[in-house]
Amino acid sequence: MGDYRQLWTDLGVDLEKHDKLCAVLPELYGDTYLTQENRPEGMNYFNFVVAEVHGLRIQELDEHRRKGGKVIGTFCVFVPDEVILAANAIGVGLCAGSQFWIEDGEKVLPRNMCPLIKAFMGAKVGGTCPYFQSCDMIIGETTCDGKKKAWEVLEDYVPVHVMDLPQMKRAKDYTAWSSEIKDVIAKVEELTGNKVTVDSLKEAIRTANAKRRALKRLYDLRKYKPSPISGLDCLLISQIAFYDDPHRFVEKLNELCDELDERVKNLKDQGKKRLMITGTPMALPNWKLHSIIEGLNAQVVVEETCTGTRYFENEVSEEGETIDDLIKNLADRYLNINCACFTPNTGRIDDIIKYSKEYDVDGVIDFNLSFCHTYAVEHKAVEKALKEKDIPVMHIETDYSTEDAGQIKTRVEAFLEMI
Ligand code: BJ8
Repeated sequence: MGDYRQLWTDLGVDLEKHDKLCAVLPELYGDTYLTQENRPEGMNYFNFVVAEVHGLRIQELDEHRRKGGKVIGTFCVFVPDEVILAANAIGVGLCAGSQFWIEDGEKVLPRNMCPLIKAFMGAKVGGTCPYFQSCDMIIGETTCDGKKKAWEVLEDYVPVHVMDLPQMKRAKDYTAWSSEIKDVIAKVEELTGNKVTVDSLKEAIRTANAKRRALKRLYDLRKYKPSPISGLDCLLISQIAFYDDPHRFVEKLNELCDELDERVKNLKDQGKKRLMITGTPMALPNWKLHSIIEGLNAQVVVEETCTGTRYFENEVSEEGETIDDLIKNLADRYLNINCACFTPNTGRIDDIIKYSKEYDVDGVIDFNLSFCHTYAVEHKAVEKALKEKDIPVMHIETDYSTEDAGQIKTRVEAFLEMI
């Protein structure tokens, strides 16, 4: 990585602490990713993105801001990227997946809460995430109680706009969500000084749909037996999708898929078990579960998570003549995401069953970040539905620490023997 210390200093990054973070990542990445055998050539771009994770992309954000552009941080796949793009702002998904940030997070939040929330808060409080430091505004949402209350703390550090997400899917909830999208458009227009027009919003919808389509293409390739790419690599690609330049990302991902199209012609089944992961998201650099699974005789072939199918399934319709038409299209697509914060949330169970057939999985791991109650409660329903279809399932509740890695490995091993 080049020398970005001046840039980090200008952003108010705590350099000393940040150095410690930068020292951990290359080793973790090397051990987890670069030791994989027979990786596609096209992964070189994604290796480069990780090598430059706090460098080149931060510089791009900085250049954008120097020209008067704005950067907006988000934490949830319900926040419509299209609105940010249409106002010529850059959106970055900030969900933090490292144990490194937990200690600082616990300075302002209770210890017994979801690691994802503690980590993003710690990244801001400690001033160790240059992405966070580059944000002119954060768009939060009322998905879970932890996040909802965390915005109140975060507001002391950075401007936050909160979208009130309905948690049922009745006609009036779609109306309410449309009105939230209208409000966020007004907020983003105010921040950027740019009007969101029918044309700019349509263009943004096209950009976001192209990203969804490229991710879908990658996931479709994983349906081959064996999958021509590891679950670890796919998880990384999904994580990078949240903050990379969308046009470049689509181009590079499609190049990788072209290569995989060739690969699938010469595949030899090595008898690895095919697993689905469902549950809570895995933010960068949370590779813990995938790395344990793929270190055994198994392959993760699909993730029904927000760093998986929930991020890209269903496109936004580009049809419509007015802003209101397009807002309705956005509301229709986004409110259809099946997050456990909804009640009822039977759509998620339907998705899990559908994907387990489509990807021909041997078993499902329901992955739960500790203290995420909505997903933990929903586990019983997931388990029941899968058992009825004779699909083996196990529940793993964990955080970002590595202390339980050995125990999880033993449990996954036993699960693989059983299926
Ligand atoms: S759409 S899963 S990204 S809310 S922060 S709910 S893990 S306790 S992230 Fe999420 Fe949007 Fe839903 Fe997806 Fe649980 Fe933690 Fe809350 Fe979390």
